[in-house]
Amino acid sequence: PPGPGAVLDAATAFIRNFAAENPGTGDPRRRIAEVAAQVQRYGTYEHTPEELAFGARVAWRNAARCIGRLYWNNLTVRDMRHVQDPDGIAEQCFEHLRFATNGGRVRPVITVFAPDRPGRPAPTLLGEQLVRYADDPRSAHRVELAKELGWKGGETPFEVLPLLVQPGSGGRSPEFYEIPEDAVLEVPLTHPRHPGFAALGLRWYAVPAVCDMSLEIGGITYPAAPFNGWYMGTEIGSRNLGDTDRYDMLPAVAALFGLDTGSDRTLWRDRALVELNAAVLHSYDQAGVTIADHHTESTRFLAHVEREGKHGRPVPTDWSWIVPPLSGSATAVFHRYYDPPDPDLRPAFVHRTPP
Ligand code: HEM
Ligand code: NRG
Repeated sequence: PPGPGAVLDAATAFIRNFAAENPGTGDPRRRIAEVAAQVQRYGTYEHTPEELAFGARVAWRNAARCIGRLYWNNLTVRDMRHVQDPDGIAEQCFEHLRFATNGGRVRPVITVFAPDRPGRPAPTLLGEQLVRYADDPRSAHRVELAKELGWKGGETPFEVLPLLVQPGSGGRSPEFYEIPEDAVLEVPLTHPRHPGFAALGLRWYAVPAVCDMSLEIGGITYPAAPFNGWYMGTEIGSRNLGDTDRYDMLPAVAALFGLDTGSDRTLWRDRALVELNAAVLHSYDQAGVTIADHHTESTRFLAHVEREGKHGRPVPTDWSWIVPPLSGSATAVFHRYYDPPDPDLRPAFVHRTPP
């Protein structure tokens, strides 16, 4: 953990930036003096609710791998810093999912739980996202852990894993919580033209709520700070269902559409990807669940780059993450370079465990 000097330096930079971007919120010098006194006494300090909300939004704005940043200033910030116990954390995660789901009109939300304090690490959420499936190869570790803790499940396809909350200190083992059904909206996948598609039995959930990243603001680390926007279709249709080390569905989709899989050169994988992606967008639309297509989200991202430029701000961007995993060169984001990512830029979302 950073010492008092490093905390104060980071805090000072953040408070200055907060004041610069929020004119009329008071004299930063006074606030810096106040923060310095807290850091000297306790080795840490407390953000105001306004600082927390601004910090979370700027962390999103700084996320070099995120194509969805046009709406960075429209993030609902749920200040749950007072919630420390695993039961309370689980309950607020469920409430997060309900609020974000909003009956299908997905809202970007972050819930911020207690930060790390000197000598007192905060609780964390284990696993990649609040909602994940037990038969997704990426969740093997969480499945194992849940079963060790006594979870009985993981027998049927697309079973939602329980939430795992790791208490902050005291060497206690994680608690597990079955996610209530009314907190998880799911979409069964159908195809706009192929009635046989439904029989594949595919589905996905509405809200991608990432919980394996810490939110870092002004020298303070919030390890439990799940956030979500809405899905871009390719995340599901190309990667989650298409990758060979995920659900690996391209061969089954190719068979359904009668594609010639005898040679790579028939482009059967490419055709299967398009059909799978079409099914995802169609199904979410039919279910009334927000989802973006990669062309629209690409255009929005370039609007974001332009608007940030007008404010004199760079847009650190990782080309290899921004270009969608389908029809890259047919999207607007492909054909240019961007400001390079800066790993030291803060506020930021930082992976707790290496991705
Ligand atoms: C990454 C889209 C909202 C923070 C991504 C990725 C996509 C995406 C497609 C790449 C994911 C991958 O390839 O696995 C969107 C869309 C949003 C949205 C369509 C709709 C509003 C948000 C919000 C936040 C956020 C609300 C935080 C407050 C991030 C971060 C990453 C990311 C930190 C990088 C994740 C990593 O390194 O694994 N986003 N996003 N995004 N997004 Fe967004
Ligand atoms: N690719 C992952 C989700 C990563 C974040 N994507 C978002 N984030 N759309 C997947 O589950 O497919 N978000 O905050 O909206």
